[in-house]
Amino acid sequence: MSTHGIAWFPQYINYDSLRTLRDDWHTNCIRLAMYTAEYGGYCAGGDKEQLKQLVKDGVSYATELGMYVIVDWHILSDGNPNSHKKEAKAFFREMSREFKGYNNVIYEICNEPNNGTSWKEIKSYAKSVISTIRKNDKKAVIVVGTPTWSQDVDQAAADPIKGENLMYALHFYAATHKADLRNKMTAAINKGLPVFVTEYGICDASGNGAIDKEEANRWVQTMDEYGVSYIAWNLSNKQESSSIIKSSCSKVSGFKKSDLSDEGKWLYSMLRKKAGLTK
Ligand code: IDC
Repeated sequence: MSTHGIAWFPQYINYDSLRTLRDDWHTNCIRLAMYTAEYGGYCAGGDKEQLKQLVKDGVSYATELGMYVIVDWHILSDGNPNSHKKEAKAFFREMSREFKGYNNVIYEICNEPNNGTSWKEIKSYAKSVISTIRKNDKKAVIVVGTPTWSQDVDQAAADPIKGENLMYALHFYAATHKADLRNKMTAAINKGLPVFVTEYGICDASGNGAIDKEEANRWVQTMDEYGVSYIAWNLSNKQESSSIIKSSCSKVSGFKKSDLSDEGKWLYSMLRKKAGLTK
């Protein structure tokens, strides 16, 4: 499960929320989405100390609960990760120092490059940030975003980065992205690329609009077949289809079925079914 922007929905970063996700939803990973350029983001006037503290808190709850946790440098409107490379390196230097020796922390170093950013430019950014992290942590899994909002895994497969424990992000929104993108994913995997779906929704790419459960089920089936891990967007009660909690519900844990949005209900029953539970 991915959080929404932690600057906007910090209330979900607490022990009980994560315990609910683990015990009721059978989730084993939480992604902490820290926007960089959006309002209140890390490189947009956000309170850096407060944001880092939220990340540290999230990691510590996840660790206590035996869950994986993804530290997500959530670029979006900043398009090219090189535009905040210096801040990214300083951030990941500090985080990897803090979490060295943890075996459940995963670094996602650039959510979704876009606006024409080439794989070459992403690679150059990635090499630099990876070497920063590797000074503190030789083994942590590092996920690299791919061109066109983390869809062009074909480009990464054609020219992967040298190094161990590196993965590549593919993101989809089921009402927008269908067989074409799925085929791109399976082709890249068949070529040997380790792909991680670090973000997906079952509505359209805006994070809103109608959900497409049939297409979502096709994605799940393919991801399971190929052993791909997947993280749903988003844990919040914002009034949009991709939020799993209804906007009328302000609880942050112990949700009832009636507290969930349509995406939330789909996700809840999909995950529980996978865990072998019928309800
Ligand atoms: C969306 C949020 C929305 C917010 C917007 C801009 O759902 O509330 O206003 O970002 O900050 C992505 C991005 C993710 C988007 C999501 C839906 O990684 O940040 O969240 N999306 O548009 N990629 C494809 C879709």
